[in-house]
Amino acid sequence: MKITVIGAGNVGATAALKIAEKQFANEVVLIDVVEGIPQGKALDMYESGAVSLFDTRVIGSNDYKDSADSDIILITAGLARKPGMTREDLLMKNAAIIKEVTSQVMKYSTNPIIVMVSNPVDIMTYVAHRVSGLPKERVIGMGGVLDTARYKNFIAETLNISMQDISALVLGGHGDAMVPVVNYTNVAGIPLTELLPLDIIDGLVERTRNGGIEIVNYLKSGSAYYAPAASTVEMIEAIARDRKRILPCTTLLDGQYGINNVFCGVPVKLGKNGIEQVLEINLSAPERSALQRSADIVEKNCKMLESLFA
Ligand code: LAC
Repeated sequence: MKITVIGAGNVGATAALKIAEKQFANEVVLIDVVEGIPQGKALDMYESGAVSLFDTRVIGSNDYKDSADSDIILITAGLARKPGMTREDLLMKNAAIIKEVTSQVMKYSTNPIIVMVSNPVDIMTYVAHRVSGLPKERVIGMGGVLDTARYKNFIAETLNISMQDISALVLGGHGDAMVPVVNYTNVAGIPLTELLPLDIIDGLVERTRNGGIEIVNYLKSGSAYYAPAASTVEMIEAIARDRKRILPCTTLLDGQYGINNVFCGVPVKLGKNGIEQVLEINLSAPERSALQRSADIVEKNCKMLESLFA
């Protein structure tokens, strides 16, 4: 198992280290355009193996050739959000970067699985899918796992219980229109609505929607990376170990939920073939229209990129 991480910034480097520590890959290659940074970070991580006790080879490089024959390629390259910037503001700049990165990695790996993290993630997943020509099962966006992690964290803190006992789901695009599904949220099987009044739940849902910007506002120059990296590695581990995990991920819908030809976050089964199944759950009418609204925003933004593919 060889995993390449494109982008040696905070998300890329944190994810690379977690992958190395978890030992489900033989080799992790960290690639970045900045000279010395991927080499230095990779060597530093590799040396930590003597203390953290892993033998995963970690290599840093500025050359896409070193990504050759990767099984999984994690793309984190691009600009991060600054205060006052929406994920969509990043659209044009990052789309051009993702187009270039995708065509470079596809020169050296024939049938990789691409996991996209760069924002706006649903749209960047579309760019990678379009440029790579890979089947839709092999181009997956990370959004829902992170949003669900934040939602669970806020619930656990409010109820003063373990995060481990919460099962929850956030659907839709990884943007302000995301759809935390309250009816599918439970604590050890107990519906959340039996444990918290609706106005409190509404507050947690709202905080989840703004979870990314809450961190951006603290950091000022940069966005979240610990929870994004942890969420990404959960997806990659499910694929690498063929775990068949059910996780909310961004995938190209073709009719499910009444949405056609748009990348959107929904529950999927993740295994060695990437997305092995899209699960369609019953949604209330307001949840369904919220999901549609979120997908419409993604679709509109994707259409703005036509000139990129001319
Ligand atoms: C977030 C950004 C990275 O949600 O999208 O934190």
